[in-house]
Amino acid sequence: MRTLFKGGTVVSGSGMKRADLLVEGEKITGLGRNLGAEADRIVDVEDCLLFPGFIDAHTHFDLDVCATTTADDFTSGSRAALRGGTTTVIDFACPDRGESLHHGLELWHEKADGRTYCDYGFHMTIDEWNESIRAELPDLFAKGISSFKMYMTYPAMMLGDRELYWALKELRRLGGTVGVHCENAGLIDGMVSERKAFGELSPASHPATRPVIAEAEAVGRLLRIAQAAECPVTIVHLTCGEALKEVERARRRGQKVYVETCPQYLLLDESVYFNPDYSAAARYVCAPPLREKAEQEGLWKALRKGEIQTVSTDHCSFTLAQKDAGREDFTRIPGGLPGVEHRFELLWSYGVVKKRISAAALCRLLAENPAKLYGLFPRKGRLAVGGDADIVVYDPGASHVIRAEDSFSAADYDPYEGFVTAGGIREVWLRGSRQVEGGRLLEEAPRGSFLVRGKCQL
Ligand code: DUC
Ligand code: ZN
Repeated sequence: MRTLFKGGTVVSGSGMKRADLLVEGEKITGLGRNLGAEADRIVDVEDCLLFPGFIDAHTHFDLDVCATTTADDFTSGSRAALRGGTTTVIDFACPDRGESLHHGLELWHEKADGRTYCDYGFHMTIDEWNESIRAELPDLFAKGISSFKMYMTYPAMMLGDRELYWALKELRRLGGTVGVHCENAGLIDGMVSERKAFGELSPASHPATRPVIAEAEAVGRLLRIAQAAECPVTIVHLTCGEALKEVERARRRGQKVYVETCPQYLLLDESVYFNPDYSAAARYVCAPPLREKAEQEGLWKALRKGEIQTVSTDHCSFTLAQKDAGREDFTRIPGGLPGVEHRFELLWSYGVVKKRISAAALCRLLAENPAKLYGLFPRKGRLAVGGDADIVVYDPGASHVIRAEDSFSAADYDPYEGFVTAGGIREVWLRGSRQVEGGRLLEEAPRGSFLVRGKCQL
């Protein structure tokens, strides 16, 4: 079956051009003007933009957190992703301390295989460092896992500086990509104890106990450790200008540093935590927390200048009932926000249309850069001959209002409730098959496949 996308404008990391797109089976086989006299079917995309299927390199589906499990599993999470134009997610496999990385990998395959509507890969979380973990690493690469995550906070998962150093050195040797959650655990712990001593247990204490300096200190320390280990690193979910300054310093020293931020840090701010209605405030609890509004422009500027390479969501969803766990103590609120469904439309509407970033930059941030950083390029990340036919057809003339009741996530609220989009996704294709049309999912059965990923190309 040959399908011709006729009359559209193809967007890539380097710009936009009018071109037809020919798809055969799962692959793109032609790109140019006036293609395809011999096509079996024609999709009229006049007045539409064609984007490569987007990659969300930071999701948490079916994850146990704070004695509960995320609302979205791989089925509901990937349906939401696909509907929003995300055709690939990279989720975090998280073995508990004491379990092998291979056990974690098997567990994540059990959670995802045969249940996932978009394509998917896994990062591997390393939450302790010892000889047997080290010995497992080469085989993980052979199994398609080329990126790793480490935490500088959360006592059950964090690595100390010594272990971070050793792990980075080994991953550098093996050619792995490393993402790190940067917040100073001791500082947070001390501040939480102070708040508790004063009986200040509401969600308003959440941003106060995880301040910008706790993030910036950890970013600065990580980058010095990475310098010693001579290892490139990715700062995941960076939120603030102080942390960006640490990145700039490291880059000036000659270090390779990649940065990810998330839509919540670009579009929402900490004022929501001061709402006296517990549920209205608790729903926004995530780590790092939302910041002062003044931080947002700095992040947009860094996106514009190419100082931030990717925007992923850190999708980690809970229902309002789950968020209720912290009514008496804000530290018991399970942390995380849904977002996988709306990332592209939000960034198009509040980034490109508001002239904060270009369409090409958006394409780099959501597709091309994550594909390169996480070893999926050129199969994913651009619309080009030989690549997977993952295609988002965007109608810039449409519009809709984001509402929880319309969203596919299993969370029963939406942090972007009431946001109005400029444009709307008309269709989403996954490897040559139309999966979404007019906001409806067409396939009954999940079609996503596991992606064996290579090394960083960015
Ligand atoms: N932060 C969150 O808010 N949720 C999941 C993990 C994380 O680091
Ligand atoms: Zn995360």
